[in-house]
Amino acid sequence: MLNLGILAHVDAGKTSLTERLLYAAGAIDEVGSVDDGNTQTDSLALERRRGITIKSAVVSFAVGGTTVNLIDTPGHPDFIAEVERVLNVLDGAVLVVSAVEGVQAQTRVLMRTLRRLGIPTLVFVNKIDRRGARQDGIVRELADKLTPSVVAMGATAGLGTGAASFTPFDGAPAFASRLVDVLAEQDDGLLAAYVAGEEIPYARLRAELAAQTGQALAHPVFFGSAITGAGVDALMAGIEELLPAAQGDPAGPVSGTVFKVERGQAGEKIAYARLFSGTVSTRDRLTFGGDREGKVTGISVFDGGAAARCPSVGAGRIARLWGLADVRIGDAIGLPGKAGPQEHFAPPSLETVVVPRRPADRGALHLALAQLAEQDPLIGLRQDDLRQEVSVSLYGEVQKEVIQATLLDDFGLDVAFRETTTICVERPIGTGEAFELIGTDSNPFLATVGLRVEPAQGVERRATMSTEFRLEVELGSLPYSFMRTIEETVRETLRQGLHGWQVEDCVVTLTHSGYWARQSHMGGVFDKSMSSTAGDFRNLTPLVLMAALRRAGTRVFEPAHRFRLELPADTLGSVLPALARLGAVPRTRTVGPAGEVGVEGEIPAASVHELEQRLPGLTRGEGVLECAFDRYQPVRGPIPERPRTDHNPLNRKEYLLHVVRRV
Ligand SMILES: Nc1nc2c(ncn2[C@@H]2O[C@H](COP(=O)(O)OP(=O)(O)OP(=O)(O)O)[C@@H](O)[C@H]2O)c(=O)[nH]1
Ligand SMILES: [Mg+2]
Repeated sequence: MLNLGILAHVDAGKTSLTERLLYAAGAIDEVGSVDDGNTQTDSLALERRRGITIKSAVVSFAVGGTTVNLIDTPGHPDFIAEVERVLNVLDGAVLVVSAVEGVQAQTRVLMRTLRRLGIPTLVFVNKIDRRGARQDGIVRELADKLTPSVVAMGATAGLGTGAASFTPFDGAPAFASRLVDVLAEQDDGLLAAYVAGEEIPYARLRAELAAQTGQALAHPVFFGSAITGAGVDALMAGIEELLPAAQGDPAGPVSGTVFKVERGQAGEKIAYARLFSGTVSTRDRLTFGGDREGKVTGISVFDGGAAARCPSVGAGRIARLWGLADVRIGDAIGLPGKAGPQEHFAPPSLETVVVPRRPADRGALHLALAQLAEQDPLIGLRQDDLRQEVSVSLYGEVQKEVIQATLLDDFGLDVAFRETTTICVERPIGTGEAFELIGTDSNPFLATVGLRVEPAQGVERRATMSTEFRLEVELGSLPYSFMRTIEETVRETLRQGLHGWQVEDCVVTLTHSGYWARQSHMGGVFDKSMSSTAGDFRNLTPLVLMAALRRAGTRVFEPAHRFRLELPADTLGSVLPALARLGAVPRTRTVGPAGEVGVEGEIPAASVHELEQRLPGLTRGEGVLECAFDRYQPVRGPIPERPRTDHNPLNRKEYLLHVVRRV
């Protein structure tokens, strides 16, 4: 059993390769094509219409004695959330790189993440049949830009023609010596043998290559074409030989993770889950997402092409589960195992208000968006209570079009969007403290809360970091439920900082706490007006926190992308001023063999779409732009304010005091 992800920059050929692998394994009789809209994994009408993958899809085939579940993922950065969930369930990955375009923006983002997570990865250099396909240049690029531990597993012939082919190396001396070079980095025994001039048996090198690939220390590179089928058999053999099978004890406690949720024909929920441990059978009650529960009414697994119903499923497998009505994507099943809610990629950096064209559809739109958010938590619904509007967070314009089409196709809802805006974040500048004591005049609530806000350390280069909540009061000085209420309210309040943006990268410390206990056991009578309730803490915490935050001060950061631009040299003169106007900062400039210019630098996420739109006009349609999120940078110029969506204006304290005194 092997759960294998196919990952790449958009259009590298993941779906075409998936189709080819299924065909080579005998799981399908005819090869479908993305261009004809009849592949196994691009099965949504929208995917077929647009020729891009939008949702991850699972298929399966057998190679040797191993069943492989193959997960085809989208490459477009707008759908990175799909890749995010899939990463938690993989035993291995194939990273596809185009032999013409080479390492692209998303290739780097993906490889960085695969390495960080230690996921064994093979590289498949696709499209060797296309004009401009390269071999040695690509291997050098992989080594320079992705990881030095790449090993070309064979040689190509007839590059750039329909007859292009790939022949695996088999014990050739040059190959053996390259293997020793890479493998000895991690294996002292091998290094010693090499230095002593010993003859190292080829079989030992092969076994060591499999071992190091399995630990994500070495990365074998195959070449081929998903269209002609060249090199696909060699890749298949590599998958079987070099990637480690799924581990897990079917007799252990149940542990798994849900990486995809879809709706069946009758609207019923189907959860795609990977089991790490244990066995799940129909009619089992499962706990998921920590505290939700449901009874499994049906199970199917992927088996050599078709999905097959079965009574139970064991560790290592991917199953589709019916009956879990409250399940959401990202939920842990049973014991939280390897999976967790940790995020691997940057969060969405754009948002837009969704408006129904028929005002009467407002209620239905809310329901539909909530349902979509269950399948994709990064849709991040944001309800504006004041204006009665709902907005969604976005990675980009393509995702927006997909949401629009899905609402129309699946829910019959015709919607429009307001202008897309950037999602900024706020970070505290300094340290701020505030507290309110119980029983004092300025405090209308039966609670003592003191809080300190300060910046978290060492987060400059990180995409985001959630807030840490610490205690400086003695555990036990406050009932646990009140402590939880304070923490929850702190997190809730930080969603809208001084300028209305989510406050991130900070440490909030509870410095003071106090409450009045129920009076019943003392006086024998329960006096509600003298006893603290959770409500007192829920009301007081935002006031104290905002006061502390005001003293700390915050700075607003905007998301910035790293861009790479390729253009004809003579268009540089008109492109550079346009970049400057968009707030982009070009850092490096290179000139390619054909005189084309490469420019790399940073650009505010807010300007990416405009650059995309203007580029064809500026470069006679020849400019190529690649962008990937890089970091948050301080906003230059006027500070953007996000209108508050809660009934929690900054002066709420004064407002509340006013109300309380009047009562
Ligand atoms: N010449 C050639 N074209 C290829 C090859 N592989 C894929 N293509 C073409 O490249 C385009 C993109 O292929 P897909 O398989 O959809 O790529 P993808 O990586 O799945 O794309 P996304 O899922 O949208 O990221 C299609 O037009 C394919 O026909 C190849 O090996 N050679
Ligand atoms: Mg695809």
